[in-house]
Amino acid sequence: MIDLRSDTVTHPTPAMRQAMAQAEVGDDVYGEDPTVNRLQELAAEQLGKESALLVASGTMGNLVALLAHGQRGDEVIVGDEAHIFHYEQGGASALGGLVYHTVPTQPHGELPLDALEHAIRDRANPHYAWPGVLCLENTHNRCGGTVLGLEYMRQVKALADRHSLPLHLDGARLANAAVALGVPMRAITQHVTSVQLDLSKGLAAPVGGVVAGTRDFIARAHRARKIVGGGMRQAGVIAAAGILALTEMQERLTEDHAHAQLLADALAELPQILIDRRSVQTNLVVFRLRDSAWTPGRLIGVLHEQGILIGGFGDERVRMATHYGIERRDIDTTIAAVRKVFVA
Ligand code: TLP
Repeated sequence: MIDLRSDTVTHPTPAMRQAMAQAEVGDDVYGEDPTVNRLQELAAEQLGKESALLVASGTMGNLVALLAHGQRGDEVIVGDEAHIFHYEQGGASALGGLVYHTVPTQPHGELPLDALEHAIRDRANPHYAWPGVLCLENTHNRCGGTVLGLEYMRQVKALADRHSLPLHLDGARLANAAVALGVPMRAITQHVTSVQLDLSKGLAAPVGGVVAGTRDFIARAHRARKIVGGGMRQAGVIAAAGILALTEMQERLTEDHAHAQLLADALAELPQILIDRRSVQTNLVVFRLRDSAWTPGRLIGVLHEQGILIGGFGDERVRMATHYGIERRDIDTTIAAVRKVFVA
């Protein structure tokens, strides 16, 4: 099988499996797991923050960050195409009593500055919920893995600062953004208050993510992590793979990005496929089908029969994700299979 459904399907590298088997561990609820502590220090350093916290998943990372930033009744100001809004069961609302306030998302993931400004309600007016936290996503999943630029991030942070609001970044694929921009991750995260970074997507760790921010913020996120059942005891076996994800797996993302470009170039040649080439900036290739006889579901089904797994966003768009474990020959096989489907 060639599995392009997501970069979450990556398996740990041989070095990760070995590091996991040999990891030094302790009880992390007591703060005594040396491997977890090492991962957290490394993540804080790479993300340019005072402190970091290991979490079980990106979803947990975003949840504990939002719970740490806001009180019940506060608003989470978030893009209407954000993963936080679409795919996390409204966790901050369901579990924390926060309220989601969406703003429209531009095609490549930016939230217009005037829409953000407009969404921040007047605290003096008793009708309104108070603003609690602003959120961005980089890279932006539903926009096709697009990268938010540094200047845009700087402007959003300045806006958040003017209103004394924290800015949280869903950086599930932050390492992809950093590689695409040719900067270290901390060059991006200097413009946010807090960030969650997934270790288990393109970076190929089997489990986990990290949240980073100030020491005070991490202390609150640590409490939130415990109440959602995220105190993980001998989590050093997970952290050991996470350390390798951060130290050995970032540079190779360029290979995934090159593979995505090859896919996009070939797909763009087919008249049945509608693809915004400018949206293909990292490891995701998202497109629509022009031919009404072809739904994403039908294409997914036909390719599945040929051993190629791809995904979609609802019944409108198709997504292919390149990642560790996908080689050039898999890209060529996929291109040939799609061509055959449409040219036949
Ligand atoms: N994204 C998954 C699915 O949930 C859609 C995928 O296959 O892309 N933020 C962003 C931007 C994400 O893309 C994801 C996962 C998460 C958060 C949640 O991460 P996990 O799966 O670790 O909870």
